[in-house]
Amino acid sequence: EKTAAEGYRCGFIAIVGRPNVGKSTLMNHLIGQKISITSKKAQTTRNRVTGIYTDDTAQFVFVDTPGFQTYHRNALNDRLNLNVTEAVSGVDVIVFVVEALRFSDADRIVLKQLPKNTPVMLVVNKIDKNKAKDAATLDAFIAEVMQEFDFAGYEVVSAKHGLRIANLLAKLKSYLPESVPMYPEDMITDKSSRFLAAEIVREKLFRYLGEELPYAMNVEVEKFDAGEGIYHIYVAVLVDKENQKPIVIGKGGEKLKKISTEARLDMEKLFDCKIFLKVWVKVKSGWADDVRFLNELGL
Ligand code: GDP
Ligand code: K
Ligand code: MG
Repeated sequence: EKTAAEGYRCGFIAIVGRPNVGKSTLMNHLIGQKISITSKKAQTTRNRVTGIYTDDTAQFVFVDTPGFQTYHRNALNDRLNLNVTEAVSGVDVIVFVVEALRFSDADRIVLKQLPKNTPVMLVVNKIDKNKAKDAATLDAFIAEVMQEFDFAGYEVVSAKHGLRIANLLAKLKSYLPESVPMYPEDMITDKSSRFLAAEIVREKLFRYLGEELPYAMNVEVEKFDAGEGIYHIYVAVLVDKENQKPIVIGKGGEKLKKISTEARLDMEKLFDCKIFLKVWVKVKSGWADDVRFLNELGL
């Protein structure tokens, strides 16, 4: 049993930044497991995902936030923006992620939303990029960004390659209050298996549909049977219009097959058992504008 008296620390960390800076990739590396979906497309992450990393000296509870978006005003986007504000309230430290050598108004929009009374650590990600390998260039970039906000400090990392992640954890630890761990040591997320299954399917959709991805699309787990040695999982992909169905299904069903095969393999790794997975496409008209429906989806 760990006690606060032994100097153990435990606290909450929000990871924020414009879409595609690598927030989800970073969180997955921080906790050493894939629980937050990543993709090349902006706005992959819709739900607040909590990842937990525990070691002998501290427990880090991470909150991954949806990216920011300034176009397409509808109920969904209003909800996304609301979640960012919610995610940073009450945390002990905020990680503001930027992409090395890239800082623009999209980053400033996020920075402007951050509370002034919580320490914000600047994390410069993607230092593996060729142009970021020149130390002087990278230093100049960091100095420039440091002028934009009263940051508590900074760290440079490559989330994708797992570079300097331990250094970042060490710095974050100093902001966590002394406390006993709040979650069991072997717990990596407070999200349900059902939620994680939906996240995996969502990731494959983003990955394989690329630019064709219908804007208004969501994933719903209709049935999740966790049996002895095998899980039976039934997932519906919800699209806006009938004519979007063939985009997801592909010629001869080939796209949907690829999506469900890859999702099944990821689920087998995550849940450590055999998976029977069925994925199909359903039309749900106008859902992106339907606040009640968003509530049902937990958004
Ligand atoms: P998010 O929208 O901020 O959550 O970003 P994601 O984690 O989904 O990452 C967006 C894209 O950037 C993906 O294609 C990642 O593979 C890529 N990416 C993330 N971290 C790094 C990194 O350290 N180096 C490079 N080169 N790419 C990265
Ligand atoms: K993304
Ligand atoms: Mg993300």
